[in-house]
Amino acid sequence: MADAPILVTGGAGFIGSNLVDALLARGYAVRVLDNLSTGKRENLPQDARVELIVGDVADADSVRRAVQGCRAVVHLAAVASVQASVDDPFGTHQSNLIGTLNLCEAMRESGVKRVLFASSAAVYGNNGEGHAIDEDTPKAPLTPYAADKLASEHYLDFYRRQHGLEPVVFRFFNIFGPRQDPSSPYSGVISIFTERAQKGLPIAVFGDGEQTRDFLYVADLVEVLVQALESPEAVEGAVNVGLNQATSLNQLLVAIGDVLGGLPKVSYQAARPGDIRHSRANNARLVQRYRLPEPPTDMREGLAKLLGL
Ligand code: NAD
Ligand code: UD2
Repeated sequence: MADAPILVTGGAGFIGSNLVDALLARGYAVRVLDNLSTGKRENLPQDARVELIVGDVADADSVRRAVQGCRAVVHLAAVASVQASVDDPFGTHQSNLIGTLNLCEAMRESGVKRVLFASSAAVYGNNGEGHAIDEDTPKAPLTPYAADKLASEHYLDFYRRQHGLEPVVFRFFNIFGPRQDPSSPYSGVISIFTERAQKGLPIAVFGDGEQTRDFLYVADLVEVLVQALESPEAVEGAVNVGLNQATSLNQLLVAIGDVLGGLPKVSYQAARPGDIRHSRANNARLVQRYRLPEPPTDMREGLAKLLGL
């Protein structure tokens, strides 16, 4: 098993490709299963230790082939756009839930135990708003995306109890960094603002800009994922991934302006219907079980890296 690869589903995407870089740096071989729907080949380095399987997690045979001979799995493949799930619940369900179930079955068959799963703060809906949201906050999945994430958590827990899988469930809050795709209006706000600022294009803030998010730089997230792969035990129970820090969009814009030495025109428009006002992670469980980089990457430092400065 010494050279057995780690399978990263969705490894050609934003978070996945940053994880692949970190795994290679630590000497692991990596296998990527990705249908290249939002991910890109160019996100992956030219390295003999990286094997890319272009395939769909909704296809059981592709998943079986990808899982065979792996040491562990990081399951990131999903249609990450909430709006896409609202527009096409059935289509996105194939990736976001059936994909997880295919993976569980393939792991059971081949005896691979450890799997990290990318769940989302979306499982809480509007509950806990205005507080640091802890993992026991009642769940309120308001969209097909959130429902599939929460259901995936439950399936993974079933396979843990019934078949001895070792799932580690992470609920990501707002992750940012290089290779986050800014091309959709529903892409991560930092990817949109930085791209537009760099090109000198006007920036639209939906609402008064005083809404807050808990932004975490992708390299810090990846550190945690690597620890979860390497730790001898998979501790039960989902783990929020955030810094327990609130940054408003207005503060974010000041930071982008500082890093770039100026900002294009910013206009304030109607708030998005249903937009969450404040989202912040209670990360006590995270810091108890894992080491975040100390100190975590500062917003301006993360922005500078993202902007290639
Ligand atoms: P991304 O779109 O860059 O990555 C998703 C990857 O999965 C892409 O490479 C895509 O091509 C691939 N993919 C999609 N459907 C697939 C399928 N059916 N079969 C195979 N591959 C498929 O998005 P990301 O931000 O890197 O998200 C990674 C994971 O983290 C997702 O599960 C997402 O839901 C979750 N997440 C991300 C954030 C965030 O802030 N970025 C927050 C919460 C949860
Ligand atoms: C994030 C996730 C989403 C889901 C949700 C759960 C991303 C990209 N989205 O949504 O998948 O998990 O959390 O709570 O990670 N905004 C603007 N202008 C723009 C774009 C966005 O003002 O051009 C605002 C937007 O209205 C919101 C804030 O920026 O108030 C953050 O938006 P986002 O889409 O980056 O993330 P969020 O938290 O709404």
